[in-house]
Amino acid sequence: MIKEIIFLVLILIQIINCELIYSGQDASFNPDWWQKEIIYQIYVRSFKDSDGDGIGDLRGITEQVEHFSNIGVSAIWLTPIYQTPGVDFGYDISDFERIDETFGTMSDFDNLVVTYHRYGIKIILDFVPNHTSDKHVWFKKSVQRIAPYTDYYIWHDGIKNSEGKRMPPNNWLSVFNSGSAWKWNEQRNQYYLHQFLEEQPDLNFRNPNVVHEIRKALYFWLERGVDGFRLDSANFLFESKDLSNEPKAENNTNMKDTDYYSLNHTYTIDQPETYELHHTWRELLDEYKEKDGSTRLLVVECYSPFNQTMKYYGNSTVPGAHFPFNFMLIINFNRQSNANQLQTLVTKWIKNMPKGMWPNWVLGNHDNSRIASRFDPMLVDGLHMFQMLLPGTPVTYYGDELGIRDTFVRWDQTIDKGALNVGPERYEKFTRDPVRAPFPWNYSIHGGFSYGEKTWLPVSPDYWKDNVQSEEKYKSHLKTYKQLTDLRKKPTFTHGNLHVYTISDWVFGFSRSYTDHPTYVVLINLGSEMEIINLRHIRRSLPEILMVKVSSINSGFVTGNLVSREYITLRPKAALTLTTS
Ligand SMILES: *[C@@H]1O[C@H](CO)[C@@H](O)[C@H](O)[C@H]1NC(C)=O
Ligand SMILES: *[C@@H]1O[C@H](CO)[C@@H](O)[C@H](O)[C@H]1NC(C)=O
Ligand SMILES: *[C@@H]1O[C@H](CO)[C@@H](O)[C@H](O)[C@H]1NC(C)=O
Ligand SMILES: *[C@@H]1O[C@H](CO)[C@@H](O)[C@H](O)[C@H]1NC(C)=O
Ligand SMILES: *[C@@H]1O[C@H](CO)[C@@H](O)[C@H](O)[C@H]1NC(C)=O
Ligand SMILES: CC(=O)N[C@H]1CO[C@H](CO)[C@@H](O)[C@@H]1O
Ligand SMILES: [Ca+2]
Ligand SMILES: [Ca+2]
Repeated sequence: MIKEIIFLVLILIQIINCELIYSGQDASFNPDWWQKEIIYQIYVRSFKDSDGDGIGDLRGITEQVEHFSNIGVSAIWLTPIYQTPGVDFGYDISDFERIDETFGTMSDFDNLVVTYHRYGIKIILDFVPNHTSDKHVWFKKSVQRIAPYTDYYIWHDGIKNSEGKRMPPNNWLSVFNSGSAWKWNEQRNQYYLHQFLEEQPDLNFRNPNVVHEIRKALYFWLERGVDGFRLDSANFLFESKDLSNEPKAENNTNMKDTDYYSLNHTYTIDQPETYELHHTWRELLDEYKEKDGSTRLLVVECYSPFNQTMKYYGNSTVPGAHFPFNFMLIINFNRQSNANQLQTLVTKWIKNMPKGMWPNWVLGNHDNSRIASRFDPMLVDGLHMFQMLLPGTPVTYYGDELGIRDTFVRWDQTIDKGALNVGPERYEKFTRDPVRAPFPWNYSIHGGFSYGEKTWLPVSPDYWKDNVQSEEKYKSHLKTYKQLTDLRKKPTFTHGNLHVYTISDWVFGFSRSYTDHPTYVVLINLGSEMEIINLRHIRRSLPEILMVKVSSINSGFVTGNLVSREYITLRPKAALTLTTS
């Protein structure tokens, strides 16, 4: 009797943990290109070097177009390629309408666009509206108070402290932990605001000329054929007018006073005007769409509190971005996270999106540790199953399709300014160099990335085994990735509903089903023990026998294997996609 009660309770727990969180689309739903495609981020300096200077470039990217048709990717996002002194590797732009010569020429760019479009691949540019380089002619003229540039940036006289010493107008901090976000300029005799590096002065979007210049630059690139923009640091565009001090953050223990996260950024991000500005950019892109019917995409990068992030979607009458990046897998998920936490995270995004909006799943980018290092190299396939088979647009960081790890970069090799700012004791925590290593194409010197003598950052020491050429030859992360990009085109994934399950403490599962199309069940073991799974109580409509459609490299299964729904073994960090057909 007691046994039976326990059994019933167990069943109940399992039923409670199963949730329909997305009811899918009806047959009339015709997904737009950005809902079907995978967005692949190319860190331009590290993808392919065509001229031997050790730095990736546009011609290199053009040469490698077949990599994308090969892996099933049809939208690429290029990190900034505009003219730049390179202090923040392109995120400090000195001319929004020129290509930096490190990357090539405008004709190289045009050629890239033509080539990629011929292959049916869309091109999204990273655009950095919040700030320019201090080498931008606007800034130089602003320093000299030359009209109309005088107020293109945010200038202030500063204040005097009790001893009469000059101080910045408030306590705002730079994101890159260099201390105050205000820098004194001798020539102009005023402070300017820089939320990032001091070489990246913030533009003043309260000045209509600035708004106009940025629109003009966006239009310039639309005319050169780009399919959309990814806006960098979109939440930083406006700061509060009255320059109030920011309060201390709640979680500021173990932080230095100069650490950016020691303050709560209520006055420097997500200001109401920021959302309005995004809406005007969306309108620009929507107008442009009318030329040929093809949507020009707007996605925004913002590491903001959840509710503020959601607001970047706008709503159906006043749309904002097509989507703000979903960074929950970066911010709210780590090696300690269990299945229930993963379920909560999926549910939270999908349920809180404004009506009619579209989800997205970001696993990594050039500011964060790679998935193979942040989690475990063996979990890479499971994370790709998660990202590719849920409703929404997946975003891939270059190299993650190979499951490569961060490359250790010593202090003496460090070039990321944000890391240099904190010194040798703490740089490992802040450096972004390890996630920006050259892409390993093959077994040759520098992994086939460059024929030059040196590369701008060290190539991963694993390149001799983890490279495109080798992963084509055996059951690999690359092959799993390819299977998934292909599988997600099926109607079950474009139209189907979504159930999520916490199957055990460490096994997260979800299923997708759509009318009489095959149902798919994805199982991911986040834990470090083998798990035996019984799906009978979780989803009664499943047939007795299921077929393995995609299996992680460590799973012990291959495509086509049959399993009983009542006894599925899942090794540590292993993942399976099963189907009913
Ligand atoms: C910042 O302040 C808001 C309330 O104004 C609070 O809800 C939030 O948790 C704070 N965040 C941090 C990081 O302290
Ligand atoms: C403190 O909270 C902020 C906002 O929630 C977060 O972005 C930051 O990473 C947190 N810092 C630490 C050290 O936990
Ligand atoms: C976020 O929004 C939800 C629903 O709109 C609300 O219930 C919740 O209190 C908000 N959270 C914060 C931290 O503002
Ligand atoms: C959409 O957003 C705008 C601007 O924030 C707001 O004024 C309007 O009420 C919203 N409409 C709906 C239907 O939520
Ligand atoms: C590796 O790639 C480089 C650049 O594409 C090429 O020159 C080299 O021949 C390749 N090596 C092998 C072994 O295929
Ligand atoms: C992920 C990302 O694009 N991060 C960028 C945010 O903006 C700063 C300043 O422009 C860059 O340094 C980051 O790389
Ligand atoms: Ca080069
Ligand atoms: Ca700003």
